[in-house]
Amino acid sequence: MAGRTRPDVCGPAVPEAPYPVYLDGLVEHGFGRGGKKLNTPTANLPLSSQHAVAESTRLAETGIYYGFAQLDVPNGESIYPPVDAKVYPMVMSFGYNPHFANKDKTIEVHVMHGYAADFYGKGMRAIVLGYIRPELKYDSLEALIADIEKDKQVGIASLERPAYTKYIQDPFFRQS
Ligand code: RBF
Ligand code: MG
Repeated sequence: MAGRTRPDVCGPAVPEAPYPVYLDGLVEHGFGRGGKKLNTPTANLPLSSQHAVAESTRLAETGIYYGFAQLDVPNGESIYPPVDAKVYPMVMSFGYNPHFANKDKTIEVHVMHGYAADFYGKGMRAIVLGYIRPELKYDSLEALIADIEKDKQVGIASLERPAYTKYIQDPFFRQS
């Protein structure tokens, strides 16, 4: 699908059912290719808890989504240093990474903040607010990367609308 035109904004002016979808959990280790290979590190949420499974089931299809995310600062279990706990826009891959033919479904959140550190063991909360596109298999890694970069632009533009930005204040996020 390289070279095809894509819309700059996805989803209606006001989020509709099933959104918002609330996901949270402790960040687990992923496949280690998001950051270095794709310039898009992702924090993976476990699909092991019943709550996570139930919430993710509300997303009718696998694919690429947008929303907001927050990393948890007070986590006594983590060996990693605290990171800031502001709410940032995110794009999320939910599915099987067909380009890499994963066997298990994953929830991978890319927080659009340029975080330097890994988040393993940290709590993360994410509110999913819209759908961008299905997951695809590409002719080249460059084509996948180009689509991911477009996803980031689409996610930010979609979230800049007032009915979406208001979710930054949602009580699901820990407000300081
Ligand atoms: N993986 C795919 O196999 N096909 C995709 O179309 C795809 N799109 C993605 C879009 C975004 C915004 C993100 C964050 C990830 C996407 N991925 C996709 C997942 C990506 O392959 C994965 O994060 C890395 O391989 C690390 O597991
Ligand atoms: Mg990851």
